[in-house]
Amino acid sequence: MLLVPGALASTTLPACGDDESTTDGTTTSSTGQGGAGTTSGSETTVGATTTSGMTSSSGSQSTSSSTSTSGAGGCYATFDGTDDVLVAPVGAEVGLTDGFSIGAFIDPQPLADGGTAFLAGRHADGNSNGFYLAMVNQGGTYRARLIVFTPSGTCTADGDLAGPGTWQHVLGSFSVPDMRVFVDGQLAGEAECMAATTIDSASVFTVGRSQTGVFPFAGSIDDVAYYAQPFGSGFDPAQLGCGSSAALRYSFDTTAVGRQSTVPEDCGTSADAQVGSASGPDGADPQFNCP
Ligand SMILES: [Ca+2]
Ligand SMILES: [Ca+2]
Repeated sequence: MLLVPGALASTTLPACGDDESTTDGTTTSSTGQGGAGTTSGSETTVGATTTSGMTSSSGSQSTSSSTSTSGAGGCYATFDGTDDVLVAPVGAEVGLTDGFSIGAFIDPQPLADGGTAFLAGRHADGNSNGFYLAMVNQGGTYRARLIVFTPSGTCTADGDLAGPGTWQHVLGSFSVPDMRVFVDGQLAGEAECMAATTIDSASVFTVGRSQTGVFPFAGSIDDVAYYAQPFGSGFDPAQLGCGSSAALRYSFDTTAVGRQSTVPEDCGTSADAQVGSASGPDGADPQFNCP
């Protein structure tokens, strides 16, 4: 069992290793998310970060996209919130420890209060490596959350979401010391993080749940992308495409409906993603939809 550098002496990690930080720097525990069929264990927090909690007033969210089609267009993937996953065996192309971003369009299904859903990222077991973009539900308020693990602590930044049933674009940007969360291309939250992350060379990029199966996401997702640059100001999510230094992108538009063994990487710069946890169709496969 690992001790978190800089953490309280009594702070330990669950065996499964995934953890997340609370916004107030206190150590908390939870039962993870319900219905996931996994042992997501307790949450561990170190006092290395702050989250600005930039708020958006009620009713300020506007959505111009239809809820029946992807915010990005074309086909999208739907995850069951149990075990569905995409696994991309990435290397150096998703190996930056500083100055990167990760984004996606999501149309989430309801998440249990206190729950966390892993959207996409590169994070092996433990709390000393990698990063991921997540969605959380805190007392009925849905937030996008960027989580970056550094040698000196776990950094998080949150931005409010509209909630389930609506396509929205979320993006987390990291460039020491600036963590930014964008929702629909607008800055929705900021925090400071004083150290770069460490990339475990054994880790892979996953979509829909962590590499070890924690925090499964229920809902639809499209245009999952990793960018080899931070974002400093607002942008039009529909214009990102393979530009903006996208080093990894899955649009699912050339993935046939039904179970497939791979999802092509769009920009020709990285690895195709394997569907599910085994070669060939298995129960961990997400579904692909083309409206
Ligand atoms: Ca698409
Ligand atoms: Ca499944």
